[in-house]
Amino acid sequence: MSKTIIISNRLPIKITEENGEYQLSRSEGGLATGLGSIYKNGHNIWIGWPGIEVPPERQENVRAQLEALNLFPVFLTQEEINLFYEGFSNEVLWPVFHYAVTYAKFEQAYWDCYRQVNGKFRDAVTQVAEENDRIWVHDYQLLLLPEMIRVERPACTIGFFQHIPFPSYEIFRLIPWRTELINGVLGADLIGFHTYDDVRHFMSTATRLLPVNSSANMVVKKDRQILVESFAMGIDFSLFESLPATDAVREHVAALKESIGNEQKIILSIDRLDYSKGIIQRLQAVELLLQEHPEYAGQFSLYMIVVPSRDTVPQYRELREQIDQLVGNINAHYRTLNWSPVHYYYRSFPMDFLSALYATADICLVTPMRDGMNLVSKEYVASRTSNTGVLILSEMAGASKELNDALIVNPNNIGDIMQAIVTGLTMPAEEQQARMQSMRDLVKKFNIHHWVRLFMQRLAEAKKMQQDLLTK
Ligand code: GDG
Repeated sequence: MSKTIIISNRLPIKITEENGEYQLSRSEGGLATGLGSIYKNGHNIWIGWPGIEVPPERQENVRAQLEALNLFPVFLTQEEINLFYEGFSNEVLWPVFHYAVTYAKFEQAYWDCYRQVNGKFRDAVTQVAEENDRIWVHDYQLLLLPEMIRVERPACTIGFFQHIPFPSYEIFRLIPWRTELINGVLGADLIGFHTYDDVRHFMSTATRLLPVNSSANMVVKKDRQILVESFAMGIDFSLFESLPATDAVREHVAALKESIGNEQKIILSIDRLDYSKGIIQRLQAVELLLQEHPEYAGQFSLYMIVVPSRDTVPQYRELREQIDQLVGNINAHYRTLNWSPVHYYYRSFPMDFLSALYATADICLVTPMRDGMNLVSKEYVASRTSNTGVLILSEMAGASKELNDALIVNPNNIGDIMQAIVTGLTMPAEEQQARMQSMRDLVKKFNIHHWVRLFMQRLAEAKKMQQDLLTK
């Protein structure tokens, strides 16, 4: 019987070490929830890196623990983590794909290791994959993998989905290994992105770099037809909708409201530490608001959560220092005895607390400079069971293509963000409700389960198309 194999850089698991023993717990992010219906069933499996360096003598033990959960590990050495993950993935592909090209370090050693580790993933796949299996590869760390698998298992059905944006050809062409990368992805039968703009960029890049033909959503490469389409990822709507009614979240909400008081509005911002997320611009907009509209002093606070991420990479360390400084300056200048404009937390919080923040915030401020989708914006909408609240959303986030009823801003225009905050702080309840209701309907309908179903359905159709072509 055929099976489905999911592959991503990280397995949906958290491994910690306690008293010399490894403890495994499932990490239920949105993707893991959506794909749970697949990989937890039957012979289906998920292949990926377990997230920590496991010494060779303990790998068999960890492997057995993981296999019991339908998870198959690809173990990486510290050097591979440095060169493949932190190096090529996060210091070449991430900055280039997010248009931060001056941050890119085109190191040959990074590339060599990227190829080597994609090869390691291929070896893991070929150990378990049979010709009739469906394989779904995820994200920019594994761009070479579809073609590597295709060589070994020509008849397999292979899908690829990229979670971050795809850049325009003029930017992508800067990468010294551009042709190999595109050829790698084109090993798939179906290539998915969050938005139609990403699809367009990919199509024009493929046709300019390679001798291929293309039509609206198809690349023809020798005897193969490859579909390239957009699949806007959704969230686990029912989880975010139900959490605010739980005791734990209600207690957090009550505590938050008591500490904030009734007069103040809450503006919420939640991101991983990343230069693509527009955290500095957000703070500048709040500073500008206090400069130009002193009447709002004491009327709101910005609750800003920045989740630590990649802080061994120099640009991330610098960004953290910039944030510390700007938050310090704003608070030093405007705080009073009983009011602080910015409450800044550099850490992650449990889901209950996040849900309480979403449920309490009058405004959610999401201003990335460039973002594949941005799930925080959708989680805020799903959490607003009261139908009130204002979402301010960057036009550079994939989510802005769907959430038209947000206040859409250009994150480079600080005055524009400031104006949207003023509009949000003064928006009548009826207008909030009308906007929120239509966004909630959309996020509910196009949820994570819908996304998984749609991708798998198109993958089956892409395969059928391929077979029809061969029998013609
Ligand atoms: C990539 C793309 C695309 C945040 N703080 C905490 C916490 N979170 C969770 C949020 C949300 C997730 O992290 C962040 O997702 P985003 O989509 O906003 O951003 P990336 O991490 O950059 O994700 C992005 C996504 O892939 C999916 O395709 O949308 O464009 O860059 O789910 O809730 N979770 C917990 N505590 C926190 O403090 N538990």
